[in-house]
Amino acid sequence: MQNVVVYTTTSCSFCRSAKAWLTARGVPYQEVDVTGDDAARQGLVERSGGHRTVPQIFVGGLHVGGYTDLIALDAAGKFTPLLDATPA
Ligand SMILES: N[C@@H](CCC(=O)N[C@@H](CS)C(=O)NCC(=O)O)C(=O)O
Repeated sequence: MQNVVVYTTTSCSFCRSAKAWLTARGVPYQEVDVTGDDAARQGLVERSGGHRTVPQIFVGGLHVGGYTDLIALDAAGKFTPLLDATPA
């Protein structure tokens, strides 16, 4: 299973939704809380290709996007294959 990383802030409802969604599906994830950390937030903007909202979700180092992107990816049947891909 690929490593899942979720960048969050504490007062973010979409972050809570993303974490709950992953937990409900038994997908372990690493949370990186960037609350109040301007440097970490800027690093996240760069790593995500300019996205300024949280959460930002990465699977095996690949940028998936936010919560709605995660749901759309799963609805398209592409989340599980990504998760199950052999780590590089
Ligand atoms: N469609 C996005 C919406 C994300 C979003 O609006 N996140 C809010 C927090 S819940 C945000 O980042 N607001 C700007 C900020 O906190 O700086 C998703 O599903 O992740």
